[in-house]
Amino acid sequence: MRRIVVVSNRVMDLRKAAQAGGVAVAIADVFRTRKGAGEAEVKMTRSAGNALATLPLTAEEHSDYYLGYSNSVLWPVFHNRLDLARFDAGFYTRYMSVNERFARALRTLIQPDDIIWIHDYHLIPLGSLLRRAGVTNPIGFFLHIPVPPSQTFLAIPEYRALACALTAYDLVGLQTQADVANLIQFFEDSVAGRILQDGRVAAFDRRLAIESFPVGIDPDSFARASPQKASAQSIDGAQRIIGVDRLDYSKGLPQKFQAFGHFLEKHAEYRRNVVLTQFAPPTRESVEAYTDIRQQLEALSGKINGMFGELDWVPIHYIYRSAPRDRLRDIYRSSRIGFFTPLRDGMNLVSKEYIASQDPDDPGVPILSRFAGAAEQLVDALIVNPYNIDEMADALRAALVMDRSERIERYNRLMSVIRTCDSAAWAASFLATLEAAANERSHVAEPLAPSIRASMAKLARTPLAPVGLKLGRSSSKGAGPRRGASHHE
Ligand code: ADQ
Repeated sequence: MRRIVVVSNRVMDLRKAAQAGGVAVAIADVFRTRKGAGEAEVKMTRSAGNALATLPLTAEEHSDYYLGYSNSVLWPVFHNRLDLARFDAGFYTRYMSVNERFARALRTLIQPDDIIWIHDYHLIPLGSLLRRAGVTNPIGFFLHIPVPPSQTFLAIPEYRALACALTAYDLVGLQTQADVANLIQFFEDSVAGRILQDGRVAAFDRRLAIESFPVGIDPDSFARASPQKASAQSIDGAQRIIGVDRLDYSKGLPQKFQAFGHFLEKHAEYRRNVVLTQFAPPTRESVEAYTDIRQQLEALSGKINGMFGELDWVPIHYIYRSAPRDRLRDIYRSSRIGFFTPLRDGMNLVSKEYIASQDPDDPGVPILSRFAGAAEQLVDALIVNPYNIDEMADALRAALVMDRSERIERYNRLMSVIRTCDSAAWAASFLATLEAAANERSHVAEPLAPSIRASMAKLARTPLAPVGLKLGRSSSKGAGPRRGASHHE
Protein backbone atom coordinates (compact mmCIF):
# COMPACT_ATOMS: atom_id res chain seq x y z
CA MET A 1 0.00 0.00 0.00
CA ARG A 2 1.29 3.47 -0.88
CA ARG A 3 2.17 5.75 1.99
CA ILE A 4 -0.29 8.57 2.59
CA VAL A 5 1.43 11.69 3.83
CA VAL A 6 -1.17 13.82 5.61
CA VAL A 7 -0.20 17.40 6.32
CA SER A 8 -2.25 19.74 8.47
CA ASN A 9 -1.78 22.71 10.71
CA ARG A 10 -2.81 20.68 13.74
CA VAL A 11 -2.76 16.94 14.29
CA MET A 12 -4.16 14.94 17.13
CA ASP A 13 -1.99 12.59 19.09
CA LEU A 14 -4.03 9.43 18.78
CA ARG A 15 -2.75 8.26 22.14
CA LYS A 16 -4.35 11.22 23.90
CA ALA A 17 -7.96 12.21 24.40
CA ALA A 18 -9.35 14.22 21.55
CA GLN A 19 -9.36 17.99 21.59
CA ALA A 20 -12.20 20.14 20.30
CA GLY A 21 -11.50 20.81 16.65
CA GLY A 22 -12.95 19.36 13.50
CA VAL A 23 -9.89 18.80 11.33
CA ALA A 24 -7.93 16.98 14.03
CA VAL A 25 -10.92 14.73 14.75
CA ALA A 26 -11.51 13.96 11.07
CA ILE A 27 -7.85 13.10 10.45
CA ALA A 28 -7.62 10.98 13.58
CA ASP A 29 -10.59 8.96 12.28
CA VAL A 30 -8.79 8.38 8.98
CA PHE A 31 -5.74 7.01 10.78
CA ARG A 32 -7.81 4.83 13.06
CA THR A 33 -9.58 3.26 10.09
CA ARG A 34 -6.68 3.05 7.63
CA LYS A 35 -3.71 0.97 8.62
CA GLY A 36 -0.23 1.62 7.36
CA ALA A 37 -0.69 5.28 6.55
CA GLY A 38 2.15 7.64 7.32
CA GLU A 39 2.11 11.24 8.40
CA ALA A 40 4.24 14.16 7.53
CA GLU A 41 7.30 13.81 9.56
CA VAL A 42 9.81 16.22 10.84
CA LYS A 43 10.78 14.55 14.07
CA MET A 44 9.67 10.99 13.69
CA THR A 45 7.98 9.20 16.56
CA ARG A 46 6.42 5.88 15.70
CA SER A 47 3.17 4.70 17.21
CA ALA A 48 0.85 1.94 16.03
CA GLY A 49 2.21 1.89 12.47
CA ASN A 50 1.73 5.61 11.92
CA ALA A 51 4.43 8.21 12.10
CA LEU A 52 3.46 11.50 13.64
CA ALA A 53 5.64 14.55 13.27
CA THR A 54 5.34 18.16 14.17
CA LEU A 55 6.90 21.42 13.06
CA PRO A 56 6.98 23.83 15.97
CA LEU A 57 6.20 27.46 15.20
CA THR A 58 7.96 30.47 16.66
CA ALA A 59 5.90 33.05 18.55
CA GLU A 60 6.03 35.42 15.56
CA GLU A 61 4.95 32.69 13.19
CA HIS A 62 2.07 31.71 15.45
CA SER A 63 0.99 35.30 15.62
CA ASP A 64 1.20 36.25 11.92
CA TYR A 65 0.65 32.94 10.12
CA TYR A 66 -1.89 31.29 12.44
CA LEU A 67 -3.70 34.05 14.31
CA GLY A 68 -2.95 36.53 11.51
CA TYR A 69 -3.40 35.48 7.91
CA SER A 70 -5.14 32.16 8.61
CA ASN A 71 -7.58 33.30 11.26
CA SER A 72 -7.88 37.05 10.72
CA VAL A 73 -8.05 36.99 6.91
CA LEU A 74 -8.94 33.60 5.45
CA TRP A 75 -11.27 32.35 8.22
CA PRO A 76 -13.49 35.47 8.36
CA VAL A 77 -13.61 35.93 4.58
CA PHE A 78 -14.40 32.27 3.92
CA HIS A 79 -17.19 32.52 6.53
CA ASN A 80 -18.62 35.61 4.80
CA ARG A 81 -17.36 38.06 7.44
CA LEU A 82 -15.48 40.65 5.39
CA ASP A 83 -16.18 43.12 8.21
CA LEU A 84 -13.89 41.14 10.55
CA ALA A 85 -11.00 40.63 8.11
CA ARG A 86 -7.70 42.42 8.69
CA PHE A 87 -6.33 42.82 5.18
CA ASP A 88 -3.75 45.48 5.78
CA ALA A 89 -1.91 43.96 8.72
CA GLY A 90 0.91 42.50 6.58
CA PHE A 91 0.32 38.89 7.61
CA TYR A 92 0.74 37.40 4.15
CA THR A 93 4.55 37.41 4.09
CA ARG A 94 4.73 35.23 7.20
CA TYR A 95 1.93 33.01 5.90
CA MET A 96 4.12 32.31 2.88
CA SER A 97 7.32 31.85 4.87
CA VAL A 98 5.73 29.27 7.18
CA ASN A 99 4.38 27.42 4.16
CA GLU A 100 7.90 27.50 2.69
CA ARG A 101 9.25 26.03 5.92
CA PHE A 102 6.66 23.25 5.74
CA ALA A 103 7.66 22.61 2.12
CA ARG A 104 11.38 22.42 2.92
CA ALA A 105 10.82 20.06 5.85
CA LEU A 106 8.49 17.87 3.88
CA ARG A 107 10.56 17.77 0.70
CA THR A 108 13.30 15.71 2.30
CA LEU A 109 10.86 13.13 3.61
CA ILE A 110 8.79 12.42 0.53
CA GLN A 111 9.36 9.10 -1.18
CA PRO A 112 8.60 8.56 -4.86
CA ASP A 113 5.50 6.47 -4.25
CA ASP A 114 3.90 8.72 -1.62
CA ILE A 115 0.50 10.32 -2.00
CA ILE A 116 0.38 13.75 -0.39
CA TRP A 117 -2.81 15.02 1.21
CA ILE A 118 -2.74 18.60 2.50
CA HIS A 119 -5.49 19.94 4.76
CA ASP A 120 -7.15 23.27 5.18
CA TYR A 121 -6.74 26.98 4.70
CA HIS A 122 -3.51 27.37 6.65
CA LEU A 123 -1.62 25.49 3.94
CA ILE A 124 -3.12 26.60 0.61
CA PRO A 125 0.29 27.48 -0.98
CA LEU A 126 2.06 24.31 0.19
CA GLY A 127 1.28 22.26 -2.93
CA SER A 128 2.71 24.86 -5.31
CA LEU A 129 5.83 25.22 -3.15
CA LEU A 130 6.34 21.46 -3.25
CA ARG A 131 5.89 21.46 -7.03
CA ARG A 132 8.45 24.25 -7.29
CA ALA A 133 10.83 22.07 -5.29
CA GLY A 134 10.41 19.32 -7.88
CA VAL A 135 7.81 17.10 -6.20
CA THR A 136 5.81 15.26 -8.86
CA ASN A 137 3.81 12.97 -6.56
CA PRO A 138 0.02 13.17 -6.49
CA ILE A 139 -0.88 16.13 -4.26
CA GLY A 140 -4.42 16.74 -3.08
CA PHE A 141 -5.88 19.51 -0.96
CA PHE A 142 -8.99 19.40 1.21
CA LEU A 143 -10.64 22.57 2.47
CA HIS A 144 -12.60 21.99 5.68
CA ILE A 145 -14.22 25.42 5.73
CA PRO A 146 -16.73 26.84 3.23
CA VAL A 147 -15.81 28.58 -0.02
CA PRO A 148 -17.36 32.07 -0.04
CA PRO A 149 -19.18 33.55 -3.04
CA SER A 150 -16.71 34.70 -5.68
CA GLN A 151 -17.28 38.42 -5.05
CA THR A 152 -16.34 37.93 -1.39
CA PHE A 153 -13.24 35.87 -2.21
CA LEU A 154 -12.09 38.62 -4.59
CA ALA A 155 -11.84 41.04 -1.67
CA ILE A 156 -8.69 39.28 -0.46
CA PRO A 157 -5.77 41.31 -1.85
CA GLU A 158 -3.79 38.14 -2.59
CA TYR A 159 -6.69 36.37 -4.36
CA ARG A 160 -4.70 35.84 -7.55
CA ALA A 161 -1.79 34.21 -5.76
CA LEU A 162 -4.22 31.95 -3.89
CA ALA A 163 -5.94 30.95 -7.14
CA CYS A 164 -2.59 30.23 -8.72
CA ALA A 165 -1.48 28.15 -5.72
CA LEU A 166 -4.63 26.04 -5.87
CA THR A 167 -3.96 25.04 -9.47
CA ALA A 168 -0.81 23.20 -8.37
CA TYR A 169 -2.98 20.45 -6.85
CA ASP A 170 -4.24 17.46 -8.77
CA LEU A 171 -7.43 17.56 -6.75
CA VAL A 172 -9.12 20.13 -4.54
CA GLY A 173 -11.76 18.57 -2.29
CA LEU A 174 -14.54 20.66 -0.76
CA GLN A 175 -17.35 19.90 1.67
CA THR A 176 -20.38 20.61 -0.52
CA GLN A 177 -21.64 21.05 -4.08
CA ALA A 178 -22.33 24.69 -3.27
CA ASP A 179 -18.64 25.14 -2.38
CA VAL A 180 -17.63 23.53 -5.69
CA ALA A 181 -19.87 25.96 -7.59
CA ASN A 182 -18.41 28.92 -5.67
CA LEU A 183 -14.80 27.90 -6.33
CA ILE A 184 -15.37 27.32 -10.03
CA GLN A 185 -17.04 30.74 -10.28
CA PHE A 186 -14.08 32.26 -8.44
CA PHE A 187 -11.65 30.73 -10.95
CA GLU A 188 -13.70 32.15 -13.79
CA ASP A 189 -13.94 35.62 -12.26
CA SER A 190 -10.43 35.92 -10.90
CA VAL A 191 -8.09 34.34 -13.41
CA ALA A 192 -10.29 33.57 -16.43
CA GLY A 193 -10.36 29.90 -15.49
CA ARG A 194 -12.41 27.65 -17.77
CA ILE A 195 -14.42 24.52 -17.19
CA LEU A 196 -13.32 21.67 -19.43
CA GLN A 197 -15.56 18.96 -20.82
CA ASP A 198 -14.31 16.47 -18.25
CA GLY A 199 -15.41 18.83 -15.46
CA ARG A 200 -11.93 19.99 -14.52
CA VAL A 201 -10.95 23.62 -14.36
CA ALA A 202 -8.16 24.99 -16.53
CA ALA A 203 -6.17 28.01 -15.40
CA PHE A 204 -2.53 29.05 -15.60
CA ASP A 205 -1.98 26.28 -18.15
CA ARG A 206 -2.86 23.65 -15.58
CA ARG A 207 -5.86 21.43 -15.07
CA LEU A 208 -7.41 20.91 -11.69
CA ALA A 209 -10.16 18.62 -10.45
CA ILE A 210 -12.57 20.21 -7.95
CA GLU A 211 -15.07 17.92 -6.26
CA SER A 212 -17.09 17.64 -3.09
CA PHE A 213 -16.29 15.07 -0.41
CA PRO A 214 -18.47 15.73 2.66
CA VAL A 215 -16.52 14.91 5.79
CA GLY A 216 -18.08 12.13 7.85
CA ILE A 217 -17.65 10.65 11.31
CA ASP A 218 -17.03 7.13 12.58
CA PRO A 219 -20.66 6.46 13.62
CA ASP A 220 -19.89 3.20 15.40
CA SER A 221 -17.67 4.91 17.91
CA PHE A 222 -20.76 6.86 19.02
CA ALA A 223 -23.49 4.30 18.43
CA ARG A 224 -21.69 1.52 20.26
CA ALA A 225 -19.97 3.46 23.01
CA SER A 226 -20.91 2.03 26.35
CA PRO A 227 -22.46 4.43 28.81
CA GLN A 228 -20.08 6.03 31.25
CA LYS A 229 -20.53 5.15 34.91
CA ALA A 230 -21.16 8.74 35.85
CA SER A 231 -23.50 9.33 32.95
CA ALA A 232 -24.71 12.69 31.81
CA GLN A 233 -26.81 14.03 34.63
CA SER A 234 -30.54 13.94 34.07
CA ILE A 235 -32.21 17.19 34.87
CA ASP A 236 -35.21 16.60 37.10
CA GLY A 237 -37.70 15.80 34.40
CA ALA A 238 -36.70 18.71 32.18
CA GLN A 239 -35.76 17.90 28.60
CA ARG A 240 -32.30 18.92 27.50
CA ILE A 241 -31.48 20.88 24.37
CA ILE A 242 -27.77 20.47 23.66
CA GLY A 243 -25.29 22.70 21.87
CA VAL A 244 -21.61 21.75 21.45
CA ASP A 245 -19.44 24.25 19.61
CA ARG A 246 -16.18 26.08 19.72
CA LEU A 247 -16.66 29.67 20.86
CA ASP A 248 -16.51 31.21 17.41
CA TYR A 249 -18.50 34.02 15.77
CA SER A 250 -19.34 31.67 12.88
CA LYS A 251 -21.28 29.34 15.18
CA GLY A 252 -24.27 31.66 15.70
CA LEU A 253 -24.33 31.31 19.48
CA PRO A 254 -25.94 34.68 20.34
CA GLN A 255 -28.75 33.97 17.86
CA LYS A 256 -29.18 30.52 19.41
CA PHE A 257 -29.53 31.97 22.91
CA GLN A 258 -31.94 34.61 21.62
CA ALA A 259 -34.04 31.93 19.92
CA PHE A 260 -34.21 29.93 23.16
CA GLY A 261 -35.22 33.07 25.11
CA HIS A 262 -37.86 33.84 22.49
CA PHE A 263 -39.14 30.26 22.72
CA LEU A 264 -39.57 30.56 26.50
CA GLU A 265 -41.39 33.83 26.02
CA LYS A 266 -43.67 32.48 23.30
CA HIS A 267 -44.38 29.10 24.90
CA ALA A 268 -44.64 29.72 28.63
CA GLU A 269 -45.89 26.14 29.15
CA TYR A 270 -42.37 24.87 28.47
CA ARG A 271 -40.75 26.90 31.23
CA ARG A 272 -39.26 24.55 33.83
CA ASN A 273 -39.59 21.72 31.29
CA VAL A 274 -36.54 22.40 29.15
CA VAL A 275 -32.96 23.51 29.63
CA LEU A 276 -30.39 24.58 27.05
CA THR A 277 -26.93 23.17 27.83
CA GLN A 278 -24.30 24.88 25.71
CA PHE A 279 -20.63 23.87 25.70
CA ALA A 280 -18.46 26.55 24.10
CA PRO A 281 -14.75 26.48 24.93
CA PRO A 282 -12.81 29.56 23.83
CA THR A 283 -10.54 29.35 20.80
CA ARG A 284 -8.18 31.88 19.20
CA GLU A 285 -8.63 34.19 22.17
CA SER A 286 -5.91 36.55 21.08
CA VAL A 287 -7.64 37.28 17.79
CA GLU A 288 -9.41 40.61 18.17
CA ALA A 289 -12.66 39.46 16.57
CA TYR A 290 -13.11 36.83 19.30
CA THR A 291 -12.88 39.06 22.34
CA ASP A 292 -16.52 40.19 22.39
CA ILE A 293 -18.30 36.87 21.90
CA ARG A 294 -17.76 35.57 25.41
CA GLN A 295 -19.04 38.77 27.01
CA GLN A 296 -21.95 38.87 24.63
CA LEU A 297 -22.95 35.29 25.51
CA GLU A 298 -22.50 35.79 29.24
CA ALA A 299 -24.70 38.88 29.07
CA LEU A 300 -27.36 37.08 27.04
CA SER A 301 -27.45 33.94 29.19
CA GLY A 302 -27.47 36.11 32.32
CA LYS A 303 -30.40 38.11 30.96
CA ILE A 304 -32.43 35.05 29.95
CA ASN A 305 -31.69 33.22 33.19
CA GLY A 306 -32.58 36.32 35.18
CA MET A 307 -35.78 36.86 33.27
CA PHE A 308 -37.14 33.30 33.30
CA GLY A 309 -35.16 31.39 35.95
CA GLU A 310 -36.65 30.12 39.19
CA LEU A 311 -35.18 29.04 42.48
CA ASP A 312 -35.04 25.46 41.22
CA TRP A 313 -34.67 25.97 37.46
CA VAL A 314 -31.95 27.67 35.44
CA PRO A 315 -32.90 27.77 31.75
CA ILE A 316 -29.40 28.09 30.19
CA HIS A 317 -26.39 26.09 31.34
CA TYR A 318 -23.56 27.84 29.60
CA ILE A 319 -20.35 25.86 30.08
CA TYR A 320 -17.20 27.62 29.04
CA ARG A 321 -15.17 24.41 28.57
CA SER A 322 -14.88 21.49 26.16
CA ALA A 323 -17.39 18.73 26.60
CA PRO A 324 -15.45 15.69 27.89
CA ARG A 325 -15.05 13.46 24.82
CA ASP A 326 -15.56 10.20 26.65
CA ARG A 327 -18.93 11.48 27.82
CA LEU A 328 -20.04 13.17 24.62
CA ARG A 329 -22.11 10.19 23.55
CA ASP A 330 -24.05 10.18 26.83
CA ILE A 331 -24.52 13.93 26.71
CA TYR A 332 -25.88 13.75 23.17
CA ARG A 333 -28.03 10.71 23.91
CA SER A 334 -29.63 12.23 26.97
CA SER A 335 -30.63 15.36 25.00
CA ARG A 336 -34.02 15.53 23.38
CA ILE A 337 -32.87 18.17 20.89
CA GLY A 338 -29.49 18.81 19.24
CA PHE A 339 -29.38 22.54 18.46
CA PHE A 340 -26.75 23.27 15.78
CA THR A 341 -27.25 26.66 14.21
CA PRO A 342 -24.00 28.10 12.81
CA LEU A 343 -24.27 31.20 10.64
CA ARG A 344 -21.78 29.45 8.35
CA ASP A 345 -19.97 26.12 8.75
CA GLY A 346 -17.94 23.96 6.37
CA MET A 347 -19.70 20.79 7.53
CA ASN A 348 -20.56 20.64 11.28
CA LEU A 349 -19.53 17.25 12.59
CA VAL A 350 -21.26 17.78 15.91
CA SER A 351 -24.68 17.35 14.29
CA LYS A 352 -23.59 13.98 12.86
CA GLU A 353 -22.18 12.90 16.23
CA TYR A 354 -25.46 13.85 17.94
CA ILE A 355 -27.51 11.74 15.52
CA ALA A 356 -25.16 8.73 15.73
CA SER A 357 -25.45 8.78 19.53
CA GLN A 358 -29.24 8.53 19.70
CA ASP A 359 -31.26 5.61 21.00
CA PRO A 360 -32.77 4.09 17.82
CA ASP A 361 -36.02 3.33 19.67
CA ASP A 362 -36.45 6.81 21.09
CA PRO A 363 -34.21 9.23 19.20
CA GLY A 364 -33.91 12.95 19.74
CA VAL A 365 -34.34 15.58 17.04
CA PRO A 366 -31.51 17.55 15.42
CA ILE A 367 -32.17 21.17 14.48
CA LEU A 368 -29.64 22.30 11.90
CA SER A 369 -28.73 25.56 10.21
CA ARG A 370 -29.25 25.69 6.47
CA PHE A 371 -25.83 27.36 6.28
CA ALA A 372 -23.95 24.36 7.68
CA GLY A 373 -22.46 22.15 4.97
CA ALA A 374 -24.14 19.21 6.72
CA ALA A 375 -27.56 20.56 5.66
CA GLU A 376 -26.84 19.38 2.11
CA GLN A 377 -26.84 15.79 3.43
CA LEU A 378 -28.94 15.82 6.61
CA VAL A 379 -32.18 16.86 4.97
CA ASP A 380 -34.25 15.00 7.58
CA ALA A 381 -33.07 17.26 10.38
CA LEU A 382 -35.27 20.29 11.10
CA ILE A 383 -33.51 22.81 8.87
CA VAL A 384 -33.63 26.44 10.02
CA ASN A 385 -32.38 29.87 9.07
CA PRO A 386 -30.12 30.89 11.99
CA TYR A 387 -30.82 34.57 11.36
CA ASN A 388 -34.56 33.99 11.86
CA ILE A 389 -35.06 33.89 15.63
CA ASP A 390 -38.78 33.23 15.40
CA GLU A 391 -38.30 30.31 13.01
CA MET A 392 -35.72 28.74 15.35
CA ALA A 393 -38.09 29.11 18.32
CA ASP A 394 -40.81 27.38 16.28
CA ALA A 395 -38.41 24.58 15.37
CA LEU A 396 -37.73 23.98 19.08
CA ARG A 397 -41.45 23.56 19.65
CA ALA A 398 -41.83 21.31 16.58
CA ALA A 399 -39.01 19.08 17.86
CA LEU A 400 -40.54 18.85 21.33
CA VAL A 401 -43.97 17.83 20.06
CA MET A 402 -42.73 15.49 17.33
CA ASP A 403 -44.15 12.02 17.88
CA ARG A 404 -41.93 9.01 18.29
CA SER A 405 -42.73 7.38 14.95
CA GLU A 406 -41.71 10.51 13.03
CA ARG A 407 -38.56 10.83 15.13
CA ILE A 408 -37.66 7.22 14.35
CA GLU A 409 -38.33 7.63 10.62
CA ARG A 410 -36.17 10.74 10.44
CA TYR A 411 -33.45 9.13 12.53
CA ASN A 412 -33.32 6.06 10.26
CA ARG A 413 -32.97 8.16 7.12
CA LEU A 414 -30.34 10.39 8.75
CA MET A 415 -28.38 7.39 10.01
CA SER A 416 -28.33 5.79 6.61
CA VAL A 417 -26.63 8.93 5.21
CA ILE A 418 -24.21 9.08 8.13
CA ARG A 419 -23.30 5.41 7.77
CA THR A 420 -22.85 5.57 4.00
CA CYS A 421 -20.79 8.74 4.12
CA ASP A 422 -18.62 7.96 7.15
CA SER A 423 -15.06 9.12 7.71
CA ALA A 424 -13.58 6.00 6.11
CA ALA A 425 -15.65 6.49 2.93
CA TRP A 426 -14.64 10.16 2.87
CA ALA A 427 -10.93 9.36 2.97
CA ALA A 428 -11.20 6.43 0.56
CA SER A 429 -13.11 8.39 -2.06
CA PHE A 430 -10.85 11.43 -1.79
CA LEU A 431 -7.71 9.32 -2.15
CA ALA A 432 -9.08 7.25 -5.04
CA THR A 433 -10.11 10.40 -6.91
CA LEU A 434 -6.72 11.96 -6.19
CA GLU A 435 -4.86 8.98 -7.60
CA ALA A 436 -7.05 8.97 -10.71
CA ALA A 437 -6.60 12.72 -11.21
CA ALA A 438 -2.83 12.44 -10.81
CA ASN A 439 -2.73 9.63 -13.37
CA GLU A 440 -4.50 11.82 -15.88
CA ARG A 441 -2.37 14.78 -15.06
CA SER A 442 -0.89 16.50 -18.00
CA HIS A 443 0.07 20.08 -18.26
CA VAL A 444 -2.08 21.57 -20.98
CA ALA A 445 -0.13 20.46 -24.03
CA GLU A 446 -1.53 23.19 -26.22
CA PRO A 447 -2.62 26.59 -25.03
CA LEU A 448 -6.40 26.85 -24.74
CA ALA A 449 -6.49 29.46 -27.51
CA PRO A 450 -3.62 28.37 -29.76
CA SER A 451 -1.40 31.07 -31.11
CA ILE A 452 -0.88 31.38 -34.84
CA ARG A 453 2.70 30.20 -34.44
CA ALA A 454 1.58 27.09 -32.57
CA SER A 455 -1.08 26.35 -35.14
CA MET A 456 1.44 26.65 -37.98
CA ALA A 457 3.92 24.43 -36.16
CA LYS A 458 1.21 21.85 -35.69
CA LEU A 459 0.28 22.04 -39.34
CA ALA A 460 3.90 21.52 -40.36
CA ARG A 461 4.02 18.38 -38.25
CA THR A 462 0.87 16.95 -39.91
CA PRO A 463 1.89 15.58 -43.34
CA LEU A 464 -1.57 14.59 -44.57
CA ALA A 465 -3.81 17.12 -42.96
CA PRO A 466 -7.21 16.60 -44.58
CA VAL A 467 -8.27 20.19 -44.13
CA GLY A 468 -5.90 23.12 -44.22
CA LEU A 469 -5.80 25.47 -41.32
CA LYS A 470 -7.38 28.79 -41.99
CA LEU A 471 -4.88 31.21 -40.63
CA GLY A 472 -5.74 34.63 -39.41
CA ARG A 473 -7.28 36.21 -36.35
CA SER A 474 -9.94 33.55 -36.08
CA SER A 475 -7.59 30.65 -36.78
CA SER A 476 -8.48 28.74 -33.64
CA LYS A 477 -12.07 28.39 -34.80
CA GLY A 478 -11.02 26.71 -38.03
CA ALA A 479 -8.70 24.27 -36.33
CA GLY A 480 -11.39 21.72 -35.52
CA PRO A 481 -12.14 20.48 -32.06
CA ARG A 482 -9.33 20.95 -29.60
CA ARG A 483 -8.51 18.26 -27.11
CA GLY A 484 -10.58 18.80 -24.01
CA ALA A 485 -12.20 21.94 -25.40
CA SER A 486 -15.94 22.42 -25.24
CA HIS A 487 -18.67 25.02 -25.19
CA HIS A 488 -18.19 25.15 -21.45
CA GLU A 489 -14.67 26.44 -21.71
P1 ADQ B 1 -14.93 22.91 13.69
O1 ADQ B 1 -15.22 24.33 13.33
O2 ADQ B 1 -14.05 22.72 14.86
O3 ADQ B 1 -14.32 22.12 12.45
P2 ADQ B 1 -17.13 20.80 13.91
O4 ADQ B 1 -17.31 20.20 12.57
O5 ADQ B 1 -18.41 20.92 14.64
O6 ADQ B 1 -16.42 22.25 13.95
O7 ADQ B 1 -16.12 19.78 14.58
C1 ADQ B 1 -15.87 19.79 15.83
C2 ADQ B 1 -15.22 18.53 16.31
O8 ADQ B 1 -14.65 18.95 17.52
C3 ADQ B 1 -16.25 17.45 16.62
O9 ADQ B 1 -15.70 16.17 16.65
C4 ADQ B 1 -16.71 17.86 18.03
O10 ADQ B 1 -17.13 16.78 18.83
C5 ADQ B 1 -15.47 18.53 18.60
N1 ADQ B 1 -15.95 19.69 19.39
C6 ADQ B 1 -16.44 20.88 18.97
N2 ADQ B 1 -16.82 21.66 19.98
C7 ADQ B 1 -16.57 20.94 21.09
C8 ADQ B 1 -16.77 21.18 22.49
N3 ADQ B 1 -17.33 22.29 22.95
N4 ADQ B 1 -16.41 20.21 23.34
C9 ADQ B 1 -15.87 19.05 22.89
N5 ADQ B 1 -15.68 18.75 21.60
C10 ADQ B 1 -16.03 19.68 20.71
C11 ADQ B 1 -13.88 22.45 11.10
C12 ADQ B 1 -14.91 23.18 10.26
C13 ADQ B 1 -16.19 22.37 10.24
C14 ADQ B 1 -15.92 20.97 9.71
C15 ADQ B 1 -14.76 20.33 10.44
C16 ADQ B 1 -14.34 19.01 9.81
O11 ADQ B 1 -15.15 24.48 10.77
O12 ADQ B 1 -17.17 23.01 9.45
O13 ADQ B 1 -17.07 20.17 9.90
O14 ADQ B 1 -13.63 21.18 10.45
O15 ADQ B 1 -14.12 19.15 8.46
